[in-house]
Amino acid sequence: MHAPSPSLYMEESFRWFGPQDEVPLSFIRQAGATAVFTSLHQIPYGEAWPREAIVERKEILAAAGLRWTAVESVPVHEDIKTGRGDLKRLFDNYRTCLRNLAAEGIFTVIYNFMPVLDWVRTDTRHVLPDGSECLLFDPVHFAAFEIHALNRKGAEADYTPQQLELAARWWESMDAAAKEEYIQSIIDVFPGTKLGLGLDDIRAMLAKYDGLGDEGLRANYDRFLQEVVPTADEVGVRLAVHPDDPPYSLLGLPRIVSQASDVERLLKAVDTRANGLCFCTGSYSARPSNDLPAMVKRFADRIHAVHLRSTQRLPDGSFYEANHLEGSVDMPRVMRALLDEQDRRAAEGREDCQLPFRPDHGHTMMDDLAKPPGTPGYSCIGRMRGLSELRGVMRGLRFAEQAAKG
Ligand code: DNO
Repeated sequence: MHAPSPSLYMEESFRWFGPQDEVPLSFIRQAGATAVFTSLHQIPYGEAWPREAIVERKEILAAAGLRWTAVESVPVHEDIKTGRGDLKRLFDNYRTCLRNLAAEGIFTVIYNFMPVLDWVRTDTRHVLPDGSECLLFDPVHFAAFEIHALNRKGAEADYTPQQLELAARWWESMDAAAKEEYIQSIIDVFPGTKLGLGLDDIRAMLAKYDGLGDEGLRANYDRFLQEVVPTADEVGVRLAVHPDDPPYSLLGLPRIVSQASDVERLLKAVDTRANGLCFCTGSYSARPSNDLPAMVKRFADRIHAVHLRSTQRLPDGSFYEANHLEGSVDMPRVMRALLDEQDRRAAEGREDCQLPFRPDHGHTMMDDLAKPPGTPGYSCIGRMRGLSELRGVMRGLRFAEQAAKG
């Protein structure tokens, strides 16, 4: 039996936050990845990316023997989400980014449409029985943040009396320094950058969503798609929306990329392949009604990038990030569906048949536990463990296929 050809596999990638990333590219290479997902985090949200800056990043990667396979992300400015301000300039800049990236041969662009905050966890150092640390979201602790720190009007209505009581008790148990550290861990975890936001900034950002609601946010999203997808189409870029994380409303804000019906709707809003998905199993899995293998099958043709990780949901509504092959995600079935999609594209002779994936987040473990805390979820060894396990599943599926053929 011959080993399956490497092109049958998905492209093994790692996220890299740029030259300031605590994980050097040489480690990523040694983990076995051949590509990275990265972004020009030094450029403020809403600005156009100069072609020279793209070239510079590409060259750094090439010198390390790695390919820039997906941009994660070209962030969407808050004004686009709220539908205020100089939108023409922001759309022009976004289109310029897409054109400049395409001119440099980079065709997969991830973004998200999460209002105010990017992903949210309430504990970035939750200790598991094996001594490693993972990220966790606990609605009670989040309630403490929005009720006792942010003082969001009406927040109490989103929680049960028991949750409110637990939240108050937990908040009182912390001293001022612990409270401050906790607040910062929620409001300043934008990928690859420190925006230096304080509670008043968050209040001001939230106020801009007053009265917008789901339909208002959807209308602004549709407008964004109508403005940028035609350019993506023209230059060969595949846009890939990352889901809301967690995939439900927080801070009383609308959330519109959380479940299959949202995806169905957004894909139809501009019904062309360039309007696609970054399929993040970790984010979608925190919502019990999301059937991940079924979603991959249903939206396969529009998946352009993949994040693979799992979550363990707990009875009290919390969830933590489980090992990549544990928790609530049926990873072998998800992988099978993704490989089937690759085969389908290959049979059509398509150029984009190889899907890039990265192990999304990993536990902090082993030597990384002794290092100063870096970007939550992005230490090296845990992600390498994830990548290795995912690679094993992927190869196992292909070997089994070959064996079945005899
Ligand atoms: C979290 C990430 C997200 C993701 C962005 C995409 O670790 O998966 O921050 O990069 O939401 O725009």
